[in-house]
Amino acid sequence: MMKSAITISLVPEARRGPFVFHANEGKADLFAYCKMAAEMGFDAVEIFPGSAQEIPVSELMACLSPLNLVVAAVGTGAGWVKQGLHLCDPDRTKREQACQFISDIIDVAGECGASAIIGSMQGRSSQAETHDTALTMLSDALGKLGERAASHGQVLLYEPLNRYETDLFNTQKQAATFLESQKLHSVRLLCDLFHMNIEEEDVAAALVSVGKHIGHVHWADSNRRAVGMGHTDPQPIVSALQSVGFKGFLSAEVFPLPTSNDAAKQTINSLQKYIQ
Ligand code: LER
Ligand code: MN
Repeated sequence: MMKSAITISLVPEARRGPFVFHANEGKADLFAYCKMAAEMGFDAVEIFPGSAQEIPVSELMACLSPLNLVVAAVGTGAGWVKQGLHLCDPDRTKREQACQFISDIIDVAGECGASAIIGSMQGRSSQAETHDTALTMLSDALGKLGERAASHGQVLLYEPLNRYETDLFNTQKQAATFLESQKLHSVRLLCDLFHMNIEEEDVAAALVSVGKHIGHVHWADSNRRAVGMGHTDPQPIVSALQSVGFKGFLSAEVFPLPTSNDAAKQTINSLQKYIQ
């Protein structure tokens, strides 16, 4: 059975970003949102920290365990949002810093029993390098970081983004073909329904076509609000995920609209309706 998750950002610079809860007041704030997520019926939280150091691993695990909550995944996008780092930077030093930033998050995510996500940190090809060079950089980084994730018994999640956020891979099929051709066996796809709504011909068919590569899903409506607040029909999507045997997390990476509470409640209602 698929599991439910909800996003919590710890990054003040991302306060306008697509996260349901924004815990900008430190650890107590994070733990309060975890408690709220458990009370609402979520199975897991997905955390977006400013850096690896911002995840208080042992205290977080002590908070989650009595709540029967787990960490679904940890985002790495703050390396881009706060420091302008990405994996295709033509400057080797900056690329290495991006890799290190992600590697540190893979380690803390691993300690929490979770995977790390590469979304915004993939970057895009710039005027300084060709598209092929950027893809080589991406492949090298996913190879190294995938091995790091595997050393924790985890996969690494790679997320195709829509055309306004990257020019590397915009569709699931392109990305899955790349993972196969580059033999990136420790990397799985993060299928974000918001990006897919923009880029895919048919969201459900795209999911079926990459079936075994799916590692995680961002459960969002067409307008990046909670599922049910836009015009996506979730039924064929859920049927597609069931047909390929996906048993991972459907995680709400959506705007806190009209309020965090409303987005969270709408999300858990949609998940209970479709996956239970
Ligand atoms: C990250 O999961 C994502 O979807 C990007 O659009 C950054 O917000
Ligand atoms: Mn996403």
